[in-house]
Amino acid sequence: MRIVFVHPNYRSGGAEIAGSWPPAWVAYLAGHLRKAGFTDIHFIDAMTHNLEEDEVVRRLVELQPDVIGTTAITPSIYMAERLLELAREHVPQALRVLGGIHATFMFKQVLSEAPWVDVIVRGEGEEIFTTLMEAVNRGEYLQTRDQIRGIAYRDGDEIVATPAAPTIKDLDALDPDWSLLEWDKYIYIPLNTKVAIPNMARGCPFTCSFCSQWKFWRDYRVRDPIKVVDEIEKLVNEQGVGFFILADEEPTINRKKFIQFCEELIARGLPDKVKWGINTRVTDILRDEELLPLYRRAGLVHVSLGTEAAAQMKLDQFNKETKVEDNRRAIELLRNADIFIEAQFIVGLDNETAETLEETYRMAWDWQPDLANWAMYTPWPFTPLFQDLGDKVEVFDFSKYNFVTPIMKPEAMDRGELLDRVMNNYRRFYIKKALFHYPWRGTGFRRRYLLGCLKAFAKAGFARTFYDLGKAGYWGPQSKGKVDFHFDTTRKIARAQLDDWQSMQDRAAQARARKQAEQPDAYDMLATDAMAADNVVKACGGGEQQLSEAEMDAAGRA
Ligand code: B12
Ligand code: SF4
Repeated sequence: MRIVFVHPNYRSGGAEIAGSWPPAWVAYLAGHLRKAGFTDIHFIDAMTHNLEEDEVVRRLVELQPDVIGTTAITPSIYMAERLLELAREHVPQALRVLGGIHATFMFKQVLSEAPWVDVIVRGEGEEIFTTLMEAVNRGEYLQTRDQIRGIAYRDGDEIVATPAAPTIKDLDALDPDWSLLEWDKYIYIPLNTKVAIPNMARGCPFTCSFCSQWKFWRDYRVRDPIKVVDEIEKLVNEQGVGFFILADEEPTINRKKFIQFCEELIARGLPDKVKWGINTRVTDILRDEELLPLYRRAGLVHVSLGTEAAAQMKLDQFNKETKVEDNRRAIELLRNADIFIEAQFIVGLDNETAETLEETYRMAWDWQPDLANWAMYTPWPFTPLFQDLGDKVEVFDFSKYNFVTPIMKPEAMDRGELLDRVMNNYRRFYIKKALFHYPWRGTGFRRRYLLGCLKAFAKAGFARTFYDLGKAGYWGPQSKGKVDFHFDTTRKIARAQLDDWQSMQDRAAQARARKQAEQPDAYDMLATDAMAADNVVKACGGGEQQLSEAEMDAAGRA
């Protein structure tokens, strides 16, 4: 049975400007399928190869698949739908499968607007997709689909979702197959080397109201670090990978496993051959002050920090000097450890003003990270903040939900001005960095890396792909009144399907509520608890919570 995966050709000039990136979902699904005996697997990376529709169709017709699988994050959903529509026209015999975060929660809308999608896989794909393929292979898919957990499909006029599948309990059974990819194409521009995206931990124990990830993965689990290092060693030796980022949302929170991971990389001499980067939280960096030199010795050269909570989310802790101080301190610690720092700011909520944008710039310059990003707040429809914003969200053209397009219109300014002010922050920050810092900071690796980042920015700036500026018609401050984001205003919102989707945090909250309800003064306690929950900033940069090692181990086993 022939299975063809296709990565849709969606681009939006944000993070992707640093190079061309290998889609991890393909490697993780293919590895699991191979273990189950499926060997005829192919991959078309329409994004990396920038393939037009005609070329994708030509390749599909040539391959004559039995099954086509594609993926979608929220902004690439229409591309994915279109791809499967083309598949219906040109290779109608193939079963059309869609996976990824957007369709997981928005399957009703997707199956309504794109009825040619045969089946949606909800959540982690490895186990569900393999079960699905086994049913297809036996010729029993249609008769038995209602027994396969974690899928959604149309049955006549009805949209059916089977019960959510459990999360994968034994992450160590994952054995990704990266060999399907054309490795020459995946280059990280700053180091001009091949790049990979292995995945050590899934999920996140926090519950930031603007983030979709903790809900999607549901439980926080970590793979055996030794197995992850096996995977990396293979990528280095067989594919020539010289840089990787961990796909994890929160790789450091389980400190014990992260230390093991670093020690194993060092023991195998890998840091001489491969450098790497992570996203993590300010509080983890402060906690790990003493360990940062170890992390650096293991090859960790780039940390992207969620500093946004203290800077801009306008939640309670925004004005607390301690939080701002935490960010500054984390950046200082990383700098001292010779680790490259990228600070992330989220801007563009409805209460954004010229002053608050200016403040993020001042913070960025004051803290002196090596890179700063100003991501536009994007209201994923399956997040708590989206529900709170209500009718303040007016744009439902998901193709623009990409961290670079202003989806919200701040009360104090129009979207063109917001974009212009964000660009002004970028301009000032990077011009000063390029003139006064990058060429003169450090020697050897650090300097080469800084100049490489500058090159990636310059390349995207020159081609006007950065922030999709070319498409929006932004050519500098003089054009801010004329920018047009080309929102498709015919797109409407449908409710996200969250009812059957219980995360570790939801279960913990329910258990807490049950326990409190048993107390004599239950009513008062519940009220206090709810108020406390409202007041806590839970973002990558904020929040006090730290799971204990016992809690994390328990979560992994649950
Ligand atoms: C690496 C990464 C990138 C890389 C590479 C992307 C690539 N080529 O795959 C780069 C830097 C290019 C990038 C860019 C962007 N990214 Co990005 N990225 C990530 C990151 C950190 C990891 C993704 C990953 O590989 N995960 C590991 C794999 C195994 O998980 P997965 O893809 O979800 O796949 C699993 C399931 O979803 C499912 N599944 C997925 N697809 C399919 C398909 C089938 C058929 C089946 C059966 C199952 C299935 O099974 C898989 C295995 O369990 C995530 C955050 C995160 N930690 O997840 C953000 C994330 C996916 N990115 C996001 C965004 C918004 C973007 C950009 C729009 C930002 C920008 N403007 O630059 C662009 C869009 C680029 C594009 N065209 O896809 C958002 C999406 C949010 C949302 N709700 O849609 C995320 C979640 C970040 C966030 N904090 O919100 N990104
Ligand atoms: S810490 Fe917050 S923003 Fe970061 S992945 Fe977890 S829930 Fe999302």
